[in-house]
This record gives sequence, C-alpha cells and structure tokens, in this order.
Amino acid sequence: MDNSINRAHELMELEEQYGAHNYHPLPAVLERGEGAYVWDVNGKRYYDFLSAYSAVNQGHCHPKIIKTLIEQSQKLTLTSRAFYNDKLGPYEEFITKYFGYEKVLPMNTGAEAVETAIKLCRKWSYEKKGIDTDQAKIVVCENNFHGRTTTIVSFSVDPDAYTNYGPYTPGFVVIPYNDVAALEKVLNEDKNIAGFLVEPIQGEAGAYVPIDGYLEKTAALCRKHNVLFIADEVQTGVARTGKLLACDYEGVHPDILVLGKALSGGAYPVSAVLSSNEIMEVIKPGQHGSTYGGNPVAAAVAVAALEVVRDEELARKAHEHGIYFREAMTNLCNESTVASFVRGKGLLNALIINNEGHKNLAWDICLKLAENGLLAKPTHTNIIRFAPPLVITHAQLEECIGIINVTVKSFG
Ligand code: IF1
Repeated sequence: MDNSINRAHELMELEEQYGAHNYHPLPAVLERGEGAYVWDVNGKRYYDFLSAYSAVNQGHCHPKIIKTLIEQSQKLTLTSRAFYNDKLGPYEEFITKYFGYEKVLPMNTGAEAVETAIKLCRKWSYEKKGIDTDQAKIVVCENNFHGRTTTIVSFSVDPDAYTNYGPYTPGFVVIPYNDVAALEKVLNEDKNIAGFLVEPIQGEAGAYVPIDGYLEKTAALCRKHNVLFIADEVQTGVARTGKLLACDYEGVHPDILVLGKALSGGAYPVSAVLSSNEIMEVIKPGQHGSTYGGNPVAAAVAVAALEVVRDEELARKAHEHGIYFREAMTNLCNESTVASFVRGKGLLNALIINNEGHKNLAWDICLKLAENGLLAKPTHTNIIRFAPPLVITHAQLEECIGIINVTVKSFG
C-alpha cells in the first residue's frame, strides 16, 4: 500500500475510533474543494453531487464568499446580541428585501431555525389568534425531515430519527404529504391548529416533488383558516430547485420562511427565519435567541453568498441544467434495468433504483460512482440523490452524465 492510501485509512480509522458513530460515510477522505470539484487526500478529483446536502450551491470555496469570511474574521467575529454590530443591520435589510419579508430572526443551523419557526408560530397563535394556553397544534407531513432536535424528532415518522429519544414533544399532527384534502380535513375539524410546516419538495424522502398546485392550495387553505403557512426551505431554498425559492413556482409567499444551508454557501453555519412585522413582534427581548445568531461573520458571509446567487444567476442555471439532467436520466432509465425513474426540480434530483434482489444496490452504485470520479449519497436504500453545486458548467454536467451512464449501466 502506498503512503497516500495509508493516510486515507488512518484518517477513517481515527473517525472510527474517536468519533461517535452517528454517520456511515462513503470511503472518500476529502481535503480540498473548488467549484463543483472536491479532491481526496490521494489527490483524486471528484465531482461533488451532494453539495453538502445543498449547502454548497455556490460551489466549494467560492472566492467572493471566502474573501468576505477572511476579511470579516480578521476584523470582528462575535459580539453576542448584548451589543449591536456593524454587519447585522445591513444584513437584515438585505435579506428581508431579497426575499420580500419585513423581518428576519437570525440563527445558525437549520434545526434551530425550524425550532424558532415553531416557537414563533405557537406564540403568535396564543397572542394573536387566541388559541387557549398550551392547546396549539402544528400540522406536519409524513416523511418530513426538519432536523434533529428533540422537538423536531418528536414528529418524525422515521424510526432511526425518533427511536428512544422520547418522551416526545406534544402538539403536532402528522398528515400525509401531497394530500390537500388531508390538510382541509384537519383544519375543518380542529380549531387549535396554529400552523402548517411543510417542505416544498421533500429532501430526505428523496427529492419527492408534490403535485402541481399543492403549495398554492395548502397555502390558500391556511389563509382561510387563519393558520400560518411555514415553508422549510432549508434544503430547497437559495436557487437549488431552479427558482430562488421552491415556493416561487406556485407564487406562494409563506407566512414564515425557514432558510439555512446555502445561505452561507457552505462557509459558515447560517440560518434565518423570515416573517412579517405582525408575526415577528410577538417575540420580545429575552424571549428567544442564540449566542452566535446574527454574528458579524455570519451576516457578512450571508450577504456575499446571496449576492453570488443573484450575480451568477444560479436559479436560472439550476433550472436549465435540471431540465437537461432529468432528460438524460430519463434516457438512462430506458436503457438500464436497474434505473427505474428520475424525479426532482432544478438541480435537486433523485434517481430511483430497482433494488429487488440486491438490497444494497444504491450504495454499491455510489461506491462505483466514487471510483469513477463522482460523489453521491444513497438515501432509503434505493434512491440516489443528485445535487451538484449550481455553478457547474454545461460541459462539466455533460461529463457527469457520462460517468453516471457508464456506472449505472455496468450494474445492468
Ligand atoms: C444530516 C437529510 C438532507 C433539512 C430541512 C432542516 C434541516 C435539514 C428540509 C436541518 C437538514 C440534512 C441534515 C443532514 C442530512 C440532511 C438531509 F437527508 F437528512 F434529509 F439534506 F436531505 N430542514 N438536512 O433538509 O438542518 O440542522 O442540519 O442545519 O447530516 O443530518 P441542520
């Protein structure tokens, strides 16, 4: 074994020995990234078709974002919100205007932002809607993924996510996804519904796209019943699906919008909850917060990351690349016995694998894809998510389609 391969093994061994085993990574040890590429410790180059679960929409180490990160971190990194800082106000003005909202509440991770949205919704329901104390319920969907906190896993239907983390937080009603009638029924029957929390496209479920009109109809039902429509766009937002927000496809303006991941282009944990003055004003000083939320590095980096999305027209690129990519994958499905169908929007796509008789097929295909220079991660044993950075060029995408074709066809 040469030294570099030893080095990769040593590094994986360290994680095995000293890290909690809460992940099962593909055996690629990465040390560098640029645009749509990452390199492992052996110098092998890969196309990154995971983009850190859509956090790296702007590409790895985008020069403008990294320059901002470096400059701001040499000047001021953290003040806490006990004082003002010179980056937060301008960021708040920028992001609210960018997404068409009146107020933002800055947090760090996606799960924290979802928690913030839940707290905001509950508080609004008691103080503005008039629901009796502790009676508020939030409707959520089957196969949701909103994060890992105890409250959020309380309404997960994935046993891996919730088993033995109880007792669970009450106050959630789970209905099927992509089912307008199910929401209508619960809204008609229960006057204590405060909000509807939904992913415009379900990410963890494997880029599961609802029927056209689902968002528009559910948002209209929420409006009719004075229930807050809360969109978790942590994964779908920031140009990933071919529009700035996945809700834009149906002209839906969520009452509460939850963002994370690509808000920083992968350079820093930055999340945000956006809403109106009327809703946001229910949270008063001391009633919610975070040490790092709204810190000057996060604020500066997020402005740079959102400018990149706008200046490089990443939503348009995701839209165009997505149509081309799904067409190529549809052709592959016609020619391969193991590829069943493709679904997705923009550059959030999934290839569904026929894994009857070969349970680990999606995993094995991903190992082979890695060998052939493309990194992707299976989900649910039979789904491979394909979500490259949105800065990928047409020529690069073409090359990737070639890699995927050859690899998948080698399995049948
Ligand atoms: C992991 C999945 C993707 C999210 C939505 C909130 C969060 C997420 C819609 C929480 C996070 C992640 C986290 C990541 C795997 C990943 C994921 F497979 F689990 F579902 F992307 F598809 N809302 N998604 O997708 O954000 O607190 O993590 O910042 O390793 O758990 P976070």
